[in-house]
Amino acid sequence: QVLGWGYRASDQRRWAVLHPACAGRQQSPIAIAARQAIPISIPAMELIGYQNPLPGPLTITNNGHSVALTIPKYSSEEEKKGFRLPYIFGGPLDYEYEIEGLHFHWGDKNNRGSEHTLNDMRLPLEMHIIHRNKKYRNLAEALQHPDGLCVLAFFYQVVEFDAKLLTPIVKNLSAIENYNTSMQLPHTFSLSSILSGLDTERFYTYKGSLTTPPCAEAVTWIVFSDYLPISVFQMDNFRGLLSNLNLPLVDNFRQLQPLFGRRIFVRIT
Ligand code: B30
Ligand code: ZN
Repeated sequence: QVLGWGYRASDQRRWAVLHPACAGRQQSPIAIAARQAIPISIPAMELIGYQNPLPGPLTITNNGHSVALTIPKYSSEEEKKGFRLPYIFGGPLDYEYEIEGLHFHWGDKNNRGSEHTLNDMRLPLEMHIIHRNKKYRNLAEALQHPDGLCVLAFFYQVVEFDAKLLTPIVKNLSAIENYNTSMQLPHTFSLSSILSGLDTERFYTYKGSLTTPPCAEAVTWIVFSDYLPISVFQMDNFRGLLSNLNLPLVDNFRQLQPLFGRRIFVRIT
């Protein structure tokens, strides 16, 4: 297998052979339940620059295990003119974290697909927006540190009508049906346009890992409890993608990981 790892249960059990961190004690995803979360008084998340158009051209890639959006970095000339990538702080964070990219995890059926579960529910789609602690120069360096990354996780629920938030991405998925294909999106968009209407005041937070190899325990997770809408038609565009084995790219979520005494917090609103 080109990729080196897969999502079948038998494959997931072998991740740690090549990636020892995958057998660690702070792994993700986890089951999140309102009953067991510890209420804490922390600031809301500040999502800075989310309303600005992302720098272009944006690229979407079918990497065989997900579809990922790659965001170009601003040149030093653009930085001199004041352009900055979106970044976040607040919540439990002690530092500012700059956007690195985003991707999705989804299921073959509407009753599965998300990586985290919320009150024992699996949602059909979960989006991860990855941010790197600005004190680290790149992703590789950030992965070496427990405060290296902050991933914002968003759940989707299937609705019947007018779920158009993900249109800029979803309507181009047919062009990257095959594994290892990319395309440049014809239009850029803002992150707030794909999060429109979401209540960002309510979230869970805990310390965990990348949910794929190398499973680095470098992630502060922010999991929003409000759902974003997606239509069945849009879900079918994800389900039409092909994996590296020319099979439908579906059910690309990791099994739930043990807590090992970790605490999950919920923001008091
Ligand atoms: S997640 O949000 O926990 N699912 C990475 C970032 C976030 C998550 C998982 C993985 C990551 O940075 N992985 C290493 C880089 N990848 C590139 C990529 O994101 O596409 C290299 C790779 O694994 O071959 Cu897949
Ligand atoms: Zn992910």
